[in-house]
Amino acid sequence: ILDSMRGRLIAESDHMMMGGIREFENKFVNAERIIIVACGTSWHAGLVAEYLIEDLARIPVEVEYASEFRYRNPIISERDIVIAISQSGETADTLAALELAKSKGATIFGICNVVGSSIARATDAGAYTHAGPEIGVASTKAFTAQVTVLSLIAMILGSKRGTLETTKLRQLMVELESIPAKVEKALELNDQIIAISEQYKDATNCLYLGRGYNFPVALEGALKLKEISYIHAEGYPAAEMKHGPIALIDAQMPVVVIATQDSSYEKIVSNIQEVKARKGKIIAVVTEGDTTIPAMADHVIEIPETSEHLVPLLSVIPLQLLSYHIAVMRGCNVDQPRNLAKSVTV
Ligand code: F1P
Repeated sequence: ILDSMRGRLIAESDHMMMGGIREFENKFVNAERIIIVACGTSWHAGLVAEYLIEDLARIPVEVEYASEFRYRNPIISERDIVIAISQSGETADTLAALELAKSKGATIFGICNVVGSSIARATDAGAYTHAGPEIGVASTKAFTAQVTVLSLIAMILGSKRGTLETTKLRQLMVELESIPAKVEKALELNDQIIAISEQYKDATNCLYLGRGYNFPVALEGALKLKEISYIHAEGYPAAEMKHGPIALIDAQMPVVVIATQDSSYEKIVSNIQEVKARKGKIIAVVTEGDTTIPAMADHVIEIPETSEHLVPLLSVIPLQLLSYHIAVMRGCNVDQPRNLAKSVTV
């Protein structure tokens, strides 16, 4: 299993300046710390990786906005591994952040979509996601591809470091193989999501809540809605809601809650109750077959069951569809949103 996983990463990385990971494998496995630098959607993929790598491989991970990291005199050593994630491979802040880390002796691993891009060329090793071309400005399938590569990395590291048991590794691999079929199934939610979009297309604000692996998905859902429909949206860890955003909730506020059946399930059920007590409208993304949350939510979107480690690959899909349909209904150009560029090169 491990060989096939490593084979995939090497196969994906052997073109155009991103050397295979083999020669850096020991450094990676023995890393004292992994720093992830990225912007926007790629930063959200990095946040998923923090949960994955810390849980499965027990290596401390820091996820940094490249635009802050590059200017704040960060502490970096040659024992650090820096992972730069970028769809375009041209984002100026991400490139500058990795160059800074490289100048301090860190080993740089890249995850890029565009072969031969500036970021890919500046790395020591890496993997191409080949999720393209992304026609629209807003990243969608790039996110899924980045999270898939990062899941494989976490599994390889966990297995090599002895922190991920073989049985668990095997279960995760089998589950990963089933993800494409489950993605197809999630896409069948389209008509249901069109109906929900119709009801919320005139919203002026929207809150997205998630816990654990679904917290970065909440951030990503909110970003997609902002980017393409121009509705103000905020993503929050669900438990942070009571530290501020709860003040915004009233009968006009749609609250998208990603509440799949995982280790945070009981907690998120109580977060939903808190929103309902303030008359907020709940759009819940749940695991197929759930009966508790559907009894409380205004709208329920069921996605196939999977391991919580892989759930972002599925739970992000209804949120992307929701943003897409709302944007189309509002007459927005979903491929070329105003003020946004595909590659932020300055
Ligand atoms: C980062 C990013 C995208 C976003 C938009 C602007 O790009 O913030 O996530 O959707 O396209 O750029 P990249 O470094 O992943 O290419």
